Amino acid sequence: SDGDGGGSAGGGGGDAITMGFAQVGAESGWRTANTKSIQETAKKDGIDLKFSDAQQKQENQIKAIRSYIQQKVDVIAFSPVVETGWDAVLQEAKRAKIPVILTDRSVDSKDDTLYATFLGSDFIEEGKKAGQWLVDNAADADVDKNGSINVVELQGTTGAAPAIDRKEGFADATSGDDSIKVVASQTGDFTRDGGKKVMESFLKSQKDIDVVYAHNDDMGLGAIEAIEAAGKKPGVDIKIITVDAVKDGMTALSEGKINYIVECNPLLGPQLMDLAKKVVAGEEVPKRVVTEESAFDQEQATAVLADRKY
Ligand code: GYE
Repeated sequence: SDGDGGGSAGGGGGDAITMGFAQVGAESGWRTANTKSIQETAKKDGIDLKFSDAQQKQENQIKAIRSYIQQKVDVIAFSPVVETGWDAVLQEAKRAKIPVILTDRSVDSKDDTLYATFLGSDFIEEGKKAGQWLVDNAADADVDKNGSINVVELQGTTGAAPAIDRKEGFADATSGDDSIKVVASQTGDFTRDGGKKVMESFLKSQKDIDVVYAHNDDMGLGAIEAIEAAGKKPGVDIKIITVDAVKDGMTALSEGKINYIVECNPLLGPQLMDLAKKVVAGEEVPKRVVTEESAFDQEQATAVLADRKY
């Protein structure tokens, strides 16, 4: 550490670890829970956290990372808003000998020496779980019983790992069932408002929608508003599948307005701080750490809702 005037919080006489964290934004319930987990764990572990919110803009994240390099933090962690375009700034961190931990989302780079480890979910697997549920519930999901299941897809932020991978996993899992067709697919930027607006336009342009597949709960919740405003019953007239399982999503699931949610765990703080301590101490860490998660139907959501922390 560069030692910013003593006052070490990390017992044993050593300086506290300073972490620069460049967050994506505050676009969703998932992100809010993720930020809280990181801030609370840093505090608990005596890690001096410098935190910035990039408002979903890559240029802001790059600026934040450059300022952390200048401040000579001990470790940089960030959740890359999109997959590509990181090599230059990551090379700057490498030259400054500051280790980088990717958290939640990964980068698409040929050079894996540019980061120490990546902690986060398997988004392709999440998309597959969503698609598999639809395959398993195809008869029920064909709401108008005309033999074709028309799906509209609300994609996450364009170019973001979870948007690319959740689309791919879903397409993969449903590819063997010819009755399932994605008839429209557009980004709602992972926000409630985005999901609502895109769903409004889908409801106008698509005559026969059986299913909404939203890449996160917030966009699904926005779609529910649009569906209700159009005089239809979400979860009944149009089935809804989402990803995340935050409290608002789980509430809608238990009320029957969503039909299935694939879990994506935002509580990455404890694992992130453990990895940071090891990386700063020069210990070896696995290059990839996958978080554990499950999925919920309406009954299961009702059972766990009261204990849901986020
Ligand atoms: O699913 C979504 C958020 O990167 C896993 O980002 C995260 C995603 C999450 O905006 O709600």
